[in-house]
Amino acid sequence: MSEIMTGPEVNLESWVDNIISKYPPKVAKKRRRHMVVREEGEAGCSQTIEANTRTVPGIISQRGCCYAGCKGVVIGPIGDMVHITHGPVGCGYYSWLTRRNMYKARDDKKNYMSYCFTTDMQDHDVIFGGEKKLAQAIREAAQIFKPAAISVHATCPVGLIGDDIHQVAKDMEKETGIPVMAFSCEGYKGVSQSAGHHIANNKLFTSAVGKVDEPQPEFTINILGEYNIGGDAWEIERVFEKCKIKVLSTFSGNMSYFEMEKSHNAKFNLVMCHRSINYLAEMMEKKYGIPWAKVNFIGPESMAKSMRKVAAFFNNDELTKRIEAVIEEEVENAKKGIEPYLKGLEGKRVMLFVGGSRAHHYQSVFRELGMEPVVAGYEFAHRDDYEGRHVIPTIKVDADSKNIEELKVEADPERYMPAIDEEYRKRLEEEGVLSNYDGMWADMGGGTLIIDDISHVELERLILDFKPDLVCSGIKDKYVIEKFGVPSKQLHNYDYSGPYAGFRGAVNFARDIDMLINNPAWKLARTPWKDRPFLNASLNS
Ligand code: CFM
Repeated sequence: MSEIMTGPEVNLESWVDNIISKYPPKVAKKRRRHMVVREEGEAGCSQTIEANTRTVPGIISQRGCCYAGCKGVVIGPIGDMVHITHGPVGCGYYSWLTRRNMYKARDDKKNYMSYCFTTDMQDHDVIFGGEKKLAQAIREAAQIFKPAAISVHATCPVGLIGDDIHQVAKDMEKETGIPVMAFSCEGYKGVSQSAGHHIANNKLFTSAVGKVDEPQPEFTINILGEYNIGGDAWEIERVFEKCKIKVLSTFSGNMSYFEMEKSHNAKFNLVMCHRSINYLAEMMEKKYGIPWAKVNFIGPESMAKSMRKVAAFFNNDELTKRIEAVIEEEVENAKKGIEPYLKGLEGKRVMLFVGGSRAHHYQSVFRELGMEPVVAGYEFAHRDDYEGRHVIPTIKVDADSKNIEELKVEADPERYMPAIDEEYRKRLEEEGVLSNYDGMWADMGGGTLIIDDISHVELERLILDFKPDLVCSGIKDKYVIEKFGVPSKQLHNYDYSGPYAGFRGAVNFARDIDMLINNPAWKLARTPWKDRPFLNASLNS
């Protein structure tokens, strides 16, 4: 038991004990709770993991901050808005949007994706307050760019000195006539970027969604938690359009502010990244009666499964036929496209450590390529993203999670209009189609290892002991991994490639992974374990 199916025989339990034994006792106790060796069958279902708690100070984590989650992740991709970072420029790394979100300007030709806006606070502003500087920045942005709306994002110093960014936003909205949304997303607000997602969701829900009523065709959906990295959203939209389904808005990849204002007129919400946007999905359901379903657009099988959820929801024979015809055609094309790469990928073992959803989303496409995901983990996900939504009532609220506001939402007296009746809704819920997410480890099964908020030293040990064929991660560790002679694929920004979602995306993905793993350059990289013994050292106290 507890052995990764193929490759070197390493007992997972003893591997965990070993890595933990290297830490000081307090750290060891904490880190142990973030590592789970999945047991087979029933026993595996009752296992739990610790997640969304503070990272041990000093450990090299992959996590980002609350500001990164709000500005960088959820709000930044809205293309016709100007996003202003309020703070010293050194705190504003995500003023420069760096994860390859793409946006095409609408008829108004407004697209500010490549601009960076920051108030660049100086010592003087930190001491005497930065509100005037912020007001001036909003004024200038409004005059020069005339964006659809403006967002203001607080960095740590702003919270520490107490600038009232919400009052400034209100005043400037009045003065400029342009909507201004302020986000109190100071980096320290939560234990990771996850807090910033929640703050962003709350504000979008109260200040943008629901502003404009506009009747929509029968088959109209929103896609939530899809950020158009490398053009993913465009491929997904292409497929839905082919089925004659209208995608009204995509939060927030390739998103226009005006589409967001109308988004409550859609009939159905599809949730791609559960972690970053489940709050908005739930609030839209409570207020407007829009049901939601968890989907996965990565890999032909998952894409087809997600499309069938849409067919089940609308329950219309003609639409179902259309969806099935599109699936048949697209799956066949995708399979043809993937076929030439299968031989080079078969049996390769992969480890995935990404964010709060992709370490799960990419597992099925790897299996379709004949590869084996053996170890996985999220940076900042919550227990429900690992164990499934049924654990939500049992999640402990701590000082950090209390920090983030939970909005009280009620049904809108006039606009609460579910597209399906209650009985059918319940049936779909029982079938697991609606309001359900089983989490990562339902798919991983026994004999695998899950590590939450992995540290650099743990990752290095994994590489040395398990010798994987591929590690999926991000820029913070990509080159460390490759210096071990192991290829690394960035699953945050796709290493300058994409799209990877949908049917055509899967072919791109197969091509890129084959090119990466089977690149002759790896034969030239001297992997230390292959031709020389390790030097082991220890410190005697
Ligand atoms: Fe959701 Fe994302 Fe992710 Fe995320 Fe991210 Fe990202 Fe990610 Mo990088 S919203 S949780 S905070 S899918 S930026 S588009 S790739 S860590 S797994």
